[in-house]
Amino acid sequence: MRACTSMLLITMPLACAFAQSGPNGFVPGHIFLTELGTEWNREPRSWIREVNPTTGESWIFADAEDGLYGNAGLAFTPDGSRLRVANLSSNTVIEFDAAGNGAVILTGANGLTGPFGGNCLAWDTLGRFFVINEYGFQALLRYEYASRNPLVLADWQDGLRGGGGIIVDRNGDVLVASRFLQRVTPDGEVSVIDPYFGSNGFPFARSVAIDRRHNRLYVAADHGVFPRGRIHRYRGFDPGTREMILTGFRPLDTAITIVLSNDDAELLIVDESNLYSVNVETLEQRVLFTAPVEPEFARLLGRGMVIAKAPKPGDMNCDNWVNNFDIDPFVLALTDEAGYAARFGWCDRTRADVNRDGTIDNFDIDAFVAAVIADTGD
Ligand SMILES: [Ca+2]
Ligand SMILES: [Ca+2]
Repeated sequence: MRACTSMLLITMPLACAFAQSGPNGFVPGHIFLTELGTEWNREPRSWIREVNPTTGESWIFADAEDGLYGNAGLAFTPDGSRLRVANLSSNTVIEFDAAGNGAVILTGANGLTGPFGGNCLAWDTLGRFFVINEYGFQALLRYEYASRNPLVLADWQDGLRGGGGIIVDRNGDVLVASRFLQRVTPDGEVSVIDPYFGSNGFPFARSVAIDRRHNRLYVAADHGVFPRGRIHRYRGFDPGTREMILTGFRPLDTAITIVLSNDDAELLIVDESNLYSVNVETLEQRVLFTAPVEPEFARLLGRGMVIAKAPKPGDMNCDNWVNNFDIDPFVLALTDEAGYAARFGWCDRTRADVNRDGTIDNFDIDAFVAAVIADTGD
């Protein structure tokens, strides 16, 4: 389903067109939000909304007819061509193409026991997919690329406490905001970064974001008492530097979700009613989108958010950076198409056409070197 419900529809009926699309179909910069009806427990009212933050237009990208049921975290596949959503109530992960065609790719048969949390889905730079469960053994699951049989990387016996936000940092560790703020290494070793107890009652970490240089770590926390939703910032991973930078948000039950913009300049926050954008330097805050209120029920945000990224030419491992780690896959893409597909199949070989002339050949080498130098993300 892809019905236009833009607030601009009345005055600008032609403004809400569906013709926009990026190279992969999804429009870079557009924000996707989970949305639930207040009656969802009795009647499945679940949506994914697409927001154009520039114009304020928005429309429904998918709904219950597409299989959404109590949906939570959202994530794009590394190549940006597919959008995945976790459904707590139907215990599924569904994958959508840009046209809104969805397919169930994971179920309880694949280890799911209630996938849940703001940003409960993530990828690492080896094309491995992560999901965290709310129920059962509260496992953090890892799927090798193209596999549907997970490895239980960690669970409640290791200190995980149900669903929550997860992200993969540049070292390949998974940061988990599952009440505590924890780190899980690729070997499954769990350590606590910040236990999140002891101040202001019982704050629980619910969602986590980190900038690409690991200078600033952000956590959205639910403090249980008003003002419940608060944003904390750390310098690096040092729990001693935790400071509350923003407050006054309203988690949906326990869910409040944060992500950094693709250039790390804005922190996006979504609670049950509003999508906010915050300048990370000035902390100036503005509302990008407010959930509409229907006559018989309210629409509630907060459980999931993701931003569509523009594919970067030369980013041959699809981690959104163009750096030295792209050299080997670039050479492979240039010299051995099958070899590239075997090792980096989750990414997109056409990114090796760095000079954009339609072919992948030696004439792309200079442009690739220039792209590595130009992308200052080391
Ligand atoms: Ca890369
Ligand atoms: Ca080329």
